[in-house]
Amino acid sequence: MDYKRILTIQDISCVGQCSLTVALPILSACGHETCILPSAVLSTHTAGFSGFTFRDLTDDIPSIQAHWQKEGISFDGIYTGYLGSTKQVGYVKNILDTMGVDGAVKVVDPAFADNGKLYPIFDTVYVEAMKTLCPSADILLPNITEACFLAGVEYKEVYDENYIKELLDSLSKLGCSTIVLTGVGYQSEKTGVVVYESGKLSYYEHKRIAKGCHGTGDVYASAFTGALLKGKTIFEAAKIAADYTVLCIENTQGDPKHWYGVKFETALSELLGML
Ligand code: PXL
Repeated sequence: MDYKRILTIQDISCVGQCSLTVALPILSACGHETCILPSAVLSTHTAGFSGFTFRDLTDDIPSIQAHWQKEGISFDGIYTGYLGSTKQVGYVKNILDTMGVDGAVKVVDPAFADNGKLYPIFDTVYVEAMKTLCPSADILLPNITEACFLAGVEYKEVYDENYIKELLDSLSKLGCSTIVLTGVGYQSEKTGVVVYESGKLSYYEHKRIAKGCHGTGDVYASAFTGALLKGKTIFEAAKIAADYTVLCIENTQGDPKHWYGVKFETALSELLGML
């Protein structure tokens, strides 16, 4: 695969190693031209910092898109993450539907919840809006919490393979039949990722590092998208992203002051070695 142009739409958390400050360097390191559309600008992410600032950029999006259209700009891949408002979801759907080249790859990370709970700025109205993005996605990349909110399935901490299969069958009914479900562990010291392709499940299990880290969903989604656009299969990209995310967590584990994100930068050379 040659040089690809990717658009990624998510927030700028100025401090906190998530969203665009993770996606831009990872996708660039993978060798892709990376264009950005910031959904909002925050002083920090919202998980563990208090008093963060939040500037919603929803109203800038239509004129940015109109300018790109006037310039004849389109994208080989579009990858969306944390968005700024419910209204913005409609604008982002339009971008997914109209700004890709023929055959563009569209990856949607719902990025609105974890550990059974919605992130602070989101509510059930936002979840309803996010459901409308699913038919515009080629690949949906939720964690279990997001999958449950979207599919209307009860969230469980402990579950079996039947629960995961039923969750994915329900979720696919929203209009996206390829799903990469992260954070699926059937035994306490393991976690993994389930790849669902038109009803068929494959599982990549890897070690779970006890301490939960912030920003790992964005590291995962960025590495996944980067690998996929390099020509890897969905399962290969899911596995590479998982192995890279584990390395990033291992890099960070011994440093309790670094609680807000993972040191993904020093593992980039390993990611490139896997591509
Ligand atoms: O990593 C997901 C994410 C992205 N952006 C912001 C967040 C979070 C998770 O909490 O707060 C602003």
